[in-house]
Amino acid sequence: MKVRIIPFLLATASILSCNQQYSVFEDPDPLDPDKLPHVQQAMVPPPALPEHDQVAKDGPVVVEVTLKVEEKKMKIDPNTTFWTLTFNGSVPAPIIVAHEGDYVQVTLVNPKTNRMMHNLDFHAATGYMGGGDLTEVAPGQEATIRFRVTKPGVFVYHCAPGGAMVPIHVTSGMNGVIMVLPRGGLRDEHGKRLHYDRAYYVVEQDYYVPKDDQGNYKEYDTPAEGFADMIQVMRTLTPTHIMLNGKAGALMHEQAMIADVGEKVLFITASCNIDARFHLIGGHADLVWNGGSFHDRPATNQETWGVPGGSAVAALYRFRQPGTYAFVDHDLIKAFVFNAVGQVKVGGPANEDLMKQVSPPHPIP
Ligand SMILES: [Cu+2]
Repeated sequence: MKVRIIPFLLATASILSCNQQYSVFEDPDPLDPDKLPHVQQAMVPPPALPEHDQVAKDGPVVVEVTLKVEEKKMKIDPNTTFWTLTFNGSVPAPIIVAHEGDYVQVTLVNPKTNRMMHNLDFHAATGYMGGGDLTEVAPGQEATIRFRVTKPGVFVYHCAPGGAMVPIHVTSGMNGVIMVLPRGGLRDEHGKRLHYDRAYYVVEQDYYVPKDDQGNYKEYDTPAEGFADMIQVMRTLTPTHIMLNGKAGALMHEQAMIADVGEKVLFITASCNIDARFHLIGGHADLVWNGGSFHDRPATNQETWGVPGGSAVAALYRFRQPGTYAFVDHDLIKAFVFNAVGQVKVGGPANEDLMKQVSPPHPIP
């Protein structure tokens, strides 16, 4: 028995010491945002991330971003033209990056050419319906909120104008992610500093597009004209379209994500409404921050990681083999009957120790 006690005590001690690094985050001391540096963040379309430092260079800053509502018709697959509701014209909305303890100052602009009221609910923010109560802007209005990002991790944000308009706006495209990095950057499973070479942002989008009597997807003159029909489709809880990054093929072929052998790639995955389960065919997730919190120790060596609807999860993989990887929802019906599939094209030398074709297909002797 004695032999077993010492390793047990050592293991307990190491768990306790590591857990201290991953403790619940306390609210930071209040600062005066007017006296802090203000940094404009230029938004970029998914799956890219805006330029950012992985480790904060200095103390907290005010990260300023502008989100402009665009209500626009988008061809989401060859047979479907749908009125998407977007922030900055993309589905999903662009990802915002800040560091824990920063302030994020968001201006929501709703040009008068739009037809509807919109707002913003940030899961990374605290109070006032995530900002939803303070950002309701009618066409021709804009509003600005500032919130402190106190919890490091990845979080969704979305439009939430109230009632059935909430799922209608979210499933019409009004959702995005904010990544709040720890000031010192990410940590691996041992609590050691971790640097990523690339990062991509992938969101599963469910759409509920009504059909006409002939079974064709209907087109409407205005977004609101389709809402009553959309609610009937929603009542089935069965999406008509499930896609990665808003459109069939948004992450395929020439639009595939790219990487090189040896690079550590951070994938920020999310789904604002339905549950998703991401899988990299031919690869893994070396690390997964389940639940999205960077204050938790990442899980290791995961094959598939779940993303409950209404959340984001970060996963990191170091590519070891070249080739084209499929990045899928491993509900394979969603991946291959619907369109919840993308690609990562990886360059570099093959590792025949990890896999080699011993005998190509040939007739059975
Ligand atoms: Cu909206």
